Amino acid sequence: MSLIRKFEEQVLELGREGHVAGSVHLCLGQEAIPVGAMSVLQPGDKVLSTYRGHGWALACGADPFALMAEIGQREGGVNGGRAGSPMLSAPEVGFLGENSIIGAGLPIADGVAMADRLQGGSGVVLVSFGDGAMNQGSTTEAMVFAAAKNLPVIFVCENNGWSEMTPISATTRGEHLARRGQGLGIESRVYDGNDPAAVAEAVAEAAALCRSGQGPVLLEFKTVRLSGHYNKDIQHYRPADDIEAAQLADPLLRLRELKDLSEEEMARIDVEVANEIREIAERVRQAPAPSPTGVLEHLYAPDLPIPAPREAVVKDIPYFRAVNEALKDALRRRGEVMVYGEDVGFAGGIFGVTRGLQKDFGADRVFDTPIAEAAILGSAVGAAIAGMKPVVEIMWADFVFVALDQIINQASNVRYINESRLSAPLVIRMQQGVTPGSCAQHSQSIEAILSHIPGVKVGMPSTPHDAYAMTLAAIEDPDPVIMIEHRSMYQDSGPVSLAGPSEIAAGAVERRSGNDVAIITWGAMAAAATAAADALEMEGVHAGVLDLRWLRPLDDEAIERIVKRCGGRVVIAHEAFVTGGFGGEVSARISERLFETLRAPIIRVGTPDVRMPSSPSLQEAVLPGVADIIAAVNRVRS
Ligand SMILES: Cc1ncc(C[n+]2csc(CCOP(=O)(O)OP(=O)(O)O)c2C)c(N)n1
Repeated sequence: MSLIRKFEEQVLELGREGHVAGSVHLCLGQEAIPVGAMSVLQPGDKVLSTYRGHGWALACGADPFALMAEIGQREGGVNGGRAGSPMLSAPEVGFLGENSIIGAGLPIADGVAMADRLQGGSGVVLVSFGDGAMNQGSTTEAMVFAAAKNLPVIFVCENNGWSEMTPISATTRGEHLARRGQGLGIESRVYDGNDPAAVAEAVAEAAALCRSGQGPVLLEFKTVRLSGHYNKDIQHYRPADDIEAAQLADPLLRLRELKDLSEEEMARIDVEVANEIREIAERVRQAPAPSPTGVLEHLYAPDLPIPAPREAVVKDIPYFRAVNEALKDALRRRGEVMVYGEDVGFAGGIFGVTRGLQKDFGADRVFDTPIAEAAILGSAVGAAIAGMKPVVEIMWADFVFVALDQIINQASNVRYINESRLSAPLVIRMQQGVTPGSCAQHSQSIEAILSHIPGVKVGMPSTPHDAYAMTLAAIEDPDPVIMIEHRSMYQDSGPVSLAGPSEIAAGAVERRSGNDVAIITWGAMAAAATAAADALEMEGVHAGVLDLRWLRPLDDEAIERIVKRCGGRVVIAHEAFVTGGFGGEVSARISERLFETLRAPIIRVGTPDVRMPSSPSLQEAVLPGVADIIAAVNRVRS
């Protein structure tokens, strides 16, 4: 505890001296919680913490210099200066990291625990968070999910009474936050978090419950914040008597009583630790900034080799069955593949994509979840970090917005922040787009939003064969991949070569090889584009059609080839709204790289800015189609 105290005080000092860019959030006053907990957890157990988590990293056994260097954003930092104070991690000692998105670590902890059980382990996963985080949706979702699956997760609420500058009492009813756990059917207990012995006893009991299959457990530790919310916080909002009360409850004073240490003995320990920490701080002051040479590295793993061709049965099957065949193939070949989501298990999905999988592969690997998208995605991030290959379904693309954090702030960051020591190779499947009668909340094309995120890959299969081959490529890929299917194509049949993995998650395909005009497209519009090209062919116009298939990574070479071959006449067609659609990105890249080749302005065909109406006749009035593509081709040729 003294080590954490001196460490944090030294960090404060480094900040004052200007050795730390930005803010740091110290755990002064909360030292007893990580120390008590880690005194009873076992090797192999895992910890995820709140962003106020330096103490957890130290208690897990991370190297204090590497931690302090990270906080000071120096070379030698535990994350190479990529994480800083609020996202640092030390996976080699079981510390899977802090999280600076409040409440986001809890669903991830679920996934780590789920992976452990599926791998036959008996570990527990402890995740800490503040009192304010109790009010996050992801917190409740994670508890519901963990309860549904009896996961060995110890949820540790460090209740210091403050959420940034607001007392928890001002926003939240009830004396004990842990009561909420009882409502969710979770064993929930309240303890004095300033007493390391009480913490140790509580965590030991919770761990025993978890190991015996009675998890999860929620522990609320009442504690104090001895400093401001962050290092430069002058606490103008905090009553003096609250600060005094916190000082009187200082867990280090309690430790002294507990251990029956004299003032001299305590002072001796303090001096020893302070000297050690001072030396570390001096090394941090002298450490250079990290070299920018590798700043773009570790975003993705290097490309996999292209799988060797295999003999295959070719079958005419619908698109939805092609995805099903891919999942079946992956579940059969790889024990770490798991498939889950809402209605995905017993019923086989609302569109039948996962039909039969639970029967064939069991309810441990193919299962239904609570309606809790943050828990579905977050648990998949955690399970992927822990060595599983989760393939999760978001029933409708429009629903992913309630849980985007787990993609944008979590999955995307794992490899980069950990310099490839950890990765999160999950696959997220969803379906999107307009079908007759679909309303404005069940019809959006969201690929541009997801393709904006470095660290994830985005695929959009437009044929049954691609639905099969690209889904398998996504599952084989070592990074997070989002597969966006199109509901309107689910019943479309076509030949599928059931060859197992045959390609990597990259690469566009030319569907028509004309050289008068390039139509660049993807997803559901690929069929409209080829139909337009066929109609134009009858009029003697040879349009080339490039189906991008993967928006991230984007096949720039294929784009360049077709634009040059078609003499710089380009139409880009997608179902998504034109404004901010991915067509804007493709168009900008062509302008930047191939400006001299262009003979006419690039034309984008897409849905105009409108909310999608439900009536099929109104939908038809705004949706782009074959006629719009033909009109655009004629414009660029004129
Ligand atoms: C999702 C999200 N919302 C808001 C914030 C801004 N924020 C950072 S810390 C914090 C307070 C968190 O309070 P609590 O959970 O009690 O943790 P403590 O600060 O007490 O450790 C807030 C609101 C954030 N980082 N993430």
